[in-house]
Amino acid sequence: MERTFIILKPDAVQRGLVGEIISRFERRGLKLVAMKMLQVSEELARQHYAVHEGRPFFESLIRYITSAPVVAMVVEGTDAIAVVRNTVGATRPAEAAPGTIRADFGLEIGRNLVHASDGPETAASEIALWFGDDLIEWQRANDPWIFE
Ligand code: DAT
Ligand code: MG
Repeated sequence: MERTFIILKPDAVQRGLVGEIISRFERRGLKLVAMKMLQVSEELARQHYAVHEGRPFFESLIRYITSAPVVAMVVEGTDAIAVVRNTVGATRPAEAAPGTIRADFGLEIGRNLVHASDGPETAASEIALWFGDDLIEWQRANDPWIFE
């Protein structure tokens, strides 16, 4: 069982798409194990996106993610990292496959609605950065109908 980290970015919250987007992950069978709404500090934003420091879009990315509240969460499930990435779609909405979140709701790379961890190492470090040990271990009644 794998865990991954997701942010519903400021545009998703402002546009009232929080429920719609979480529903897509829930329907897929992923299980929420942590969630919170927060205004991201500049320090947290710079840590989270440290890998992109120095790129031309870095400062606008920091302004965007700190511009209004976000909803951050951790989900758990079989192959959760890949499943969430392919539910979210390609970074550039114009290149995202139809049916993905970024294709269905987005147009611009700087307003692409969702962040999702891109591998096991980033998932572990992002979960630690945003939630520490604050994850809920729980049994979901329909787990046996989703996990073989
Ligand atoms: P992803 O969010 O799909 O993991 P990423 O990690 O490469 O993509 O980049 C993080 C965010 O930075 C991305 O969601 C949007 C922004 N970004 C990436 N490449 C960009 C570019 N060439 N121009 C503008 N913004 C970009
Ligand atoms: Mg990324």
